[in-house]
Amino acid sequence: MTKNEIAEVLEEIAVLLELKGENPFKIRAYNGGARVLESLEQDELERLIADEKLDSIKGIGTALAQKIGELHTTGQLDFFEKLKASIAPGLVEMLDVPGLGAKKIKAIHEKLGVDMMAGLAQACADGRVAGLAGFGAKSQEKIAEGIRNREAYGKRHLWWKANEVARPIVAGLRELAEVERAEAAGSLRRGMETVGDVDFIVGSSTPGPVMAWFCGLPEVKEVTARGETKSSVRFGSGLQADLRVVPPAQFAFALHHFTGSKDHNVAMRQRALERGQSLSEWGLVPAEGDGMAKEKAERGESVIITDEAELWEQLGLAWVPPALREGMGEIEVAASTQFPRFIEATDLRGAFHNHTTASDGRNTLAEMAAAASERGWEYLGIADHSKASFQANGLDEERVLKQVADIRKLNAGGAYSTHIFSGSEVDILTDGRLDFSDEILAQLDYVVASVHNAFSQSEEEMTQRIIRAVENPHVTMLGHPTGRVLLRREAYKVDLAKVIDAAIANETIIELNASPWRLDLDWRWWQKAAERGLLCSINPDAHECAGLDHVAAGINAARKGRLEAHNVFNTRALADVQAYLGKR
Ligand code: DGT
Ligand code: CA
Ligand code: CA
Ligand code: ZN
Repeated sequence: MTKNEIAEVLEEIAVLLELKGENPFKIRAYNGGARVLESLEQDELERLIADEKLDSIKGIGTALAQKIGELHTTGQLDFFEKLKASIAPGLVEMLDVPGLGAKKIKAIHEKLGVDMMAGLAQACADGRVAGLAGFGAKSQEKIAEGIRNREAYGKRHLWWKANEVARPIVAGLRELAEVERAEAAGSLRRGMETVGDVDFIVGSSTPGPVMAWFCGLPEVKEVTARGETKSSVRFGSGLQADLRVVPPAQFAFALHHFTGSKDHNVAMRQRALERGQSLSEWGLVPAEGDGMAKEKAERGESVIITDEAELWEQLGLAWVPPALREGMGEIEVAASTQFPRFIEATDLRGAFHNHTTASDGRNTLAEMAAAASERGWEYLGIADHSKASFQANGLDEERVLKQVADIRKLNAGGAYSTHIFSGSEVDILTDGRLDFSDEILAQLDYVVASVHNAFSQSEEEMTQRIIRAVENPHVTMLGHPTGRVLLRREAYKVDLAKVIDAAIANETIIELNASPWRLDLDWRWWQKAAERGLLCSINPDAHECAGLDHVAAGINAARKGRLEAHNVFNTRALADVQAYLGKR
């Protein structure tokens, strides 16, 4: 395990111990150990373990050192497994409800005897939670809402997580001797922010062994339907998937059909009909003549295509990337002579808004710089939290200026091919003032301004608050403009149209926060806003090195929003970015 993975396990242990009501010193030791690990470089940790010197580090005792060593070498920890098994799963599940931490769950468990989600919902409905010391009616309502949201959201899954499950399965399918073609279709292929289920399409003339392989995958927890050419399964996370096996000649048609969306398919069929053809998952056949589309295709009346792109040619259209197939006028765009080139991952030359161990990140400045260089990025913007975000260990004036100096030194040292920009993710205070004075902000290369508290303000207040920040000449960009956390927390109330107007008028960038949990500003706003002159920045909001890769989720959203490279700030070359920031 890497140091960050080990740190995560230690944090989980601390939470579980808190749920059990263990000694606070013990709990603090695990959290402290996680912090220490994060501040070490990976190779430093490996050296310390090899030399058996880990317990010589301040904050790591002998017992903790032994556990870290076990996790590092075996990837497992007996103590952790036993701890998990000793706690009711319902209590652990409650940790996912916003507003419920280990302390509160323990109180609910002890005082109300509740250890399942359904019991907790009932206790809220009866008003028993409000009666507990330290809770009250307001927090009871928040918990009840959290449980309701969980149920409503529970049916969908983050694109990022679904993709992590689907990618190796597609690769596995392609390895099978019987498989000619395999692809994941549906909302996953369209890069939707959340996915209902995954749709696998395979081209093969012998479906039997393909079905057997798929249904027998170790990650499959239940086979909910099994047929000759179609099966449905459920994975451990609750994610479901369909596999359809079609004859190789039908593959491209099926892939297009099951990529969808439904609305897109309707528009495509309409296009075909206008040209005297009938389009379906079976093929593209003459609209006139005997029988249904399927029968005609089976009689060999379909146009023959070997890949999806040819379907578009057949219909006299430019190929529309899956991300754009939402039935939002893409056929008209594809029929026009000028089909735009939408932004691609390779257009990005760097990324802003990233955290380090100085606030709530898991990797040091040097590690983040190294990770950005490995990715070939010309620049990396650091933006740790400001002091009002005390829960995220936000930096005060002194620490942020020290970081500016550290970054200057790091750039001057020339150890990394990536230039580092020093910034801050400065809190927008409740009245729209910023957490740092203009004098401090002026010493930074760039500033991301974000809302992190008082989410329940009225729409009017929140809109004024954000606009005031957007109007501040020191603010380079607005961070996660709605504060939503997908499948977990609704956006706060804000008049986005007004915020976008203000951003355009003040030449303030709005970020497309690329964290798979946020994707905020939502893709549905971007095309119109960009046409009116809004500049976008695809920001990973990385809290560790691996988080830099989240820009891929941002690219999906940007393509769905039909952004082109010139609409996105971090496609610019380093010198252009420096000139832009210098002018502000
Ligand atoms: P999801 O799974 O809810 O995130 O969304 P999708 O788009 O993956 O939808 P899904 O899994 O129900 O079906 C996959 C694709 O298959 C869908 O995007 C379009 C196509 N499809 C499914 N059912 C129908 C239908 O009744 N009519 C049409 N035109 N297409 C359909
Ligand atoms: Ca689907
Ligand atoms: Ca499906
Ligand atoms: Zn933030």
